[in-house]
Amino acid sequence: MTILIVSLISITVLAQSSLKVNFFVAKNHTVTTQTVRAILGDPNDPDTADFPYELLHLDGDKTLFLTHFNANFRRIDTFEDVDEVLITERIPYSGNFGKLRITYQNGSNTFVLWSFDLRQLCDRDNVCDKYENTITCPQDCLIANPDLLCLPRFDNACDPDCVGGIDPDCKPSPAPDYSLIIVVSSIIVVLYFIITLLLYNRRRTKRR
Ligand SMILES: [Ca+2]
Ligand SMILES: [Ca+2]
Ligand SMILES: [Ca+2]
Repeated sequence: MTILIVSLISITVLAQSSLKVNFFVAKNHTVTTQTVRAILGDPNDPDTADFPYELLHLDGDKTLFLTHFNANFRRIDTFEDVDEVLITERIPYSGNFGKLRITYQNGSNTFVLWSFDLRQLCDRDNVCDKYENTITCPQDCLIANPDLLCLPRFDNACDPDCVGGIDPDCKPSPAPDYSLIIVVSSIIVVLYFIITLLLYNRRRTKRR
């Protein structure tokens, strides 16, 4: 039954997730990865504009997703030229298979600038790091361990990445019982006065 519930939760999370791909594009057309991580939320619609760059999700020879993007090396606020720009794309996430690829079209030539093996989203080494989180790698990233992703749902585990009690499994620590502290303190004070009074009376009696 527990396995069934965990499986249903995993399927639901997968259905609500997308892959956030952050990368730098330099003026000389080199591309470097900033991060690739699954997140909650829908992917962006593919852009069909006539831009020179393409981001693809390939499974062998099959193209599962394709979007176009541009890299503008002039800042729109200061109009200064920069050497590289950070690009973010949200694409569909369907599992840790296939490759992401970025290509650049120059006339009739297509250059492959970057490739990312999606198996990196889970290496099953019992350590949650790099590009992994609970969505892509539940084997390494247990709900109770931090993975920079908040999954606020009933799953019998408090996700430490969720703040403000939005994970219903994260119960606030009970407040100390001040009434008990006050009663015990009062009893100690009363006993102190009684003992002091008894000792005082005893000394007076002896003197007589
Ligand atoms: Ca791992
Ligand atoms: Ca988490
Ligand atoms: Ca939870």
